[in-house]
Amino acid sequence: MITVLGGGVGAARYLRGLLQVVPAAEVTAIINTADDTVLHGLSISPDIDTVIYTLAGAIDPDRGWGLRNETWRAMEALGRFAGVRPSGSSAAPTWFNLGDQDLATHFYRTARLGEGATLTEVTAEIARAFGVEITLLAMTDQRVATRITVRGEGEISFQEYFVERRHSVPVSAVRFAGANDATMTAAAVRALTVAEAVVIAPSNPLVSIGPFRALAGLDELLAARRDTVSAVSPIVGGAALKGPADRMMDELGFESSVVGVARLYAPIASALLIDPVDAHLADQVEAAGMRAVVVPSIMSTPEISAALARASLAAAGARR
Ligand code: FO1
Repeated sequence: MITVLGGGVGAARYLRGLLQVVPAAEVTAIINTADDTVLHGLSISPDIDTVIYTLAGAIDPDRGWGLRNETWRAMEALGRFAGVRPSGSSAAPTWFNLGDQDLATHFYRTARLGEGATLTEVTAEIARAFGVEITLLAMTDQRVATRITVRGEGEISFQEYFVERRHSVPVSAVRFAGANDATMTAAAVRALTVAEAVVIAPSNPLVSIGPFRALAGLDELLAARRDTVSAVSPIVGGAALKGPADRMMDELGFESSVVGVARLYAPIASALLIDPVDAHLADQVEAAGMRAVVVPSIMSTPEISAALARASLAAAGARR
């Protein structure tokens, strides 16, 4: 079994490549849940849904989130309430776009959680409904929430930062509320223990992988099997493949480069996959304590994605 840790788009695209190389029945992905939010009373798990929709071939390819051929009638209808909402009320927010079909996923998740199902159970059900065959696990079944401190403004939720502020405001701190009281699920611990190889997907090291590492035991678990853990750098040529990882690393005092990524991951992974544009930094990656594996990492074609997946498995010592 191969176990992958990651967040949204980076994990989804990496997994799509991995599935060209490894049968779905042998893949487990554990997904960040600290981006999760509640809006309109609905439980929304963006990273889990991005992975499910991508693997189902149902993702909107341009946005990278939500469903393709989506309609927005419910969002348009919400606009009616903007003029009557009392000041101080957060009812009927329209800054976070929920498509009509996407809403059905949130209705289902919210109803099942309300019936007492765990997020892990509901995630498996939603994956099955979309025909996704890998084992998909939530990072934890308890609530962990990424909180972002914006310079000059104070603390806001991850989605307020990412979507409402379009991740264009300066960040001075990040914390994972609830992480001290949360635990990895038993299924996640098992998947990380018995896997032949563990791969950290090209996700934001601070806000997609950071929440995993805030859970008790995760770093120790990976450190104990470090030789069979590889990571794919989400930073290529100093820039994030997607999202604000580069700026955020800079703002929080980490070098925004494969070297900065290597310094973060060295305690838990032995090899870092870096793109040829960063080959000149291989020595510095090694000095930071990780073996540098140079391989094209921008997953622009199925062939490149499959080759990246193969290289990440080989780097983690998997025989494929
Ligand atoms: N990202 C946006 O930039 N704008 C949106 O309105 C938005 C809505 C949305 C709805 C459901 C969903 O599953 C994801 C959504 N995303 C949206 C993406 C998402 O919030 C972020 O990409 C991730 O949280 C970062 O990994």
